[in-house]
Amino acid sequence: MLNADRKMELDKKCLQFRNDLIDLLHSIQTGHPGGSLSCTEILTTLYFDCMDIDPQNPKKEGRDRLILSKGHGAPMLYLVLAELGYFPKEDLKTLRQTGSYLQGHPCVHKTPGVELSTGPLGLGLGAGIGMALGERLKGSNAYIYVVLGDGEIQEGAIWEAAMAGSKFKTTHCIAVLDNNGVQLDGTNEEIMPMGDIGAKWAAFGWNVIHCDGHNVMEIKEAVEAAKKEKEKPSILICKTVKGKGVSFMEGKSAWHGKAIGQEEYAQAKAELGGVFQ
Ligand SMILES: Cc1ncc(C[n+]2csc(CCOP(=O)(O)OP(=O)(O)O)c2C)c(N)n1
Ligand SMILES: [Mg+2]
Repeated sequence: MLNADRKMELDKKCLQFRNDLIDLLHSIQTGHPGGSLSCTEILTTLYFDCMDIDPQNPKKEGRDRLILSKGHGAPMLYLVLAELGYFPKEDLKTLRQTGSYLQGHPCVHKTPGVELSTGPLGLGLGAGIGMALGERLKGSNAYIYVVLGDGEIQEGAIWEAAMAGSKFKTTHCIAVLDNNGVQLDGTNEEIMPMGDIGAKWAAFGWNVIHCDGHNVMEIKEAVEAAKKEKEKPSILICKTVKGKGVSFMEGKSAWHGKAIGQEEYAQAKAELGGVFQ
């Protein structure tokens, strides 16, 4: 449970991250705004209020880990990691530049705090389940959080991993679905209708928990509920809005990956308050 002060603190961080994201992606004229804005509260709540990590010792034994399986959300991940102190905020401006350790998709070998290289969709859940099994063998109590996109879960490898998680009862690998209903060039409904996503995961033997993916309180409670489940692996189905916070981006696949123009930048900043610039 989060108290009201903590909720306000996290909400404030999310607003700051949204502002910084728009500044950053506008400045480099590339990157993925839509899927970064939809996972803002998810990443913020997990990193700042759920995970046992030490940014000064990123490879600490027994640490919790987060895999951003929808790797194109990297800009929001980097903003959060920099705020936590994994690397200097100053370096954020090198995002997507040749030679930078902050590439368009996360790289485990280059970037402190990144636990798995992602970008090709569909791979994070299998890796997360493997990490959870490894930690179990070591007798560690660590949790692995795998953040998935709802277009991403159309990949077959996700469902192979889902079967394995259920068979091996990997309760310490918690899947977190950014359920924004939109993918690269259309809605899930247009590209590949998903039907009842919760029923599908339940049929694969998972404990399904629904929450509002823009409500830090609900996300925190969903994580606590997942940790209480001792038999089945859990998935948090977080209802989100792609492009959340910027009206003309909300729910629009066009803003999956698109450069932000000057007028769009001004409007986005006005809507976000622009106060923290
Ligand atoms: C295997 C694979 N196929 C296709 C792509 C190209 N691609 C990148 S993001 C994306 C859409 C993902 O949609 P979703 O998982 O819903 O992400 P979000 O809405 O959270 O941005 C696609 C098709 C990819 N990165 N990897
Ligand atoms: Mg999506």
